[in-house]
Amino acid sequence: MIKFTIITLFQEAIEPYLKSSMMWKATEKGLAEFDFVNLREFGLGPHKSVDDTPYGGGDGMLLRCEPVFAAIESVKAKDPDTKVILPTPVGELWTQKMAREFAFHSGLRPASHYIILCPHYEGYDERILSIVDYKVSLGKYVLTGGELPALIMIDSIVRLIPGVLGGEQSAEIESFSEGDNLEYPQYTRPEDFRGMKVPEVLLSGNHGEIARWREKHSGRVEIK
Ligand code: 6GU
Repeated sequence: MIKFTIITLFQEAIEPYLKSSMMWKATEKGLAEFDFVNLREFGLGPHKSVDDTPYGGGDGMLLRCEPVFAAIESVKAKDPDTKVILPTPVGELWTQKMAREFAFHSGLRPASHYIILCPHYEGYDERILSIVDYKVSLGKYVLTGGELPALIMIDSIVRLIPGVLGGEQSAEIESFSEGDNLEYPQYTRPEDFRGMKVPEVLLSGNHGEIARWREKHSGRVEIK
């Protein structure tokens, strides 16, 4: 069982994905659990403020320390053994290897619990890093917040947990699963769609020739 507690101001932006398809199935099977903490509840003053202007001047608002620490501490009070992930464009680039490590780690223990702190606005007070275990970037572009990165990390971890993808060999032999991947063109019915025909060899029933055809037409996609 792997658990994610997502600290965000925008639960409604994240939740539908986790209630759909494979993430939902993982929940139903008891293999994954998703929980939310509304950062606003830990906001300061009558307006439940969570951000403020930067010392030294400059544009934009920064996430303040107090609400963030209070939110994380509220989760850790119930489960001290959690790690905090911060999605940030200046983090370590997220890779399949990291997804595997998070998924594998969860298999070694009765429960793994990760807090994902979704920043918003133009940034965060640097002192927030003192309570963070992993800084992760999803790529070389800038997003408005940590919600999409949180979903991408969760999806790429949860699909690797045994039992999530169901009966077939699934995650491990599928394309984009491990190291040097083989991805060959695939077809299903109909045999002829608007003049575009399925290669003859795939209809032949000759497994040796099919294997050779697939090898020849596979693109190698390196995912370390
Ligand atoms: Cl993790 N956050 C934001 N805001 N932008 C990003 C990112 C994360 N990864 C790539 N761009």
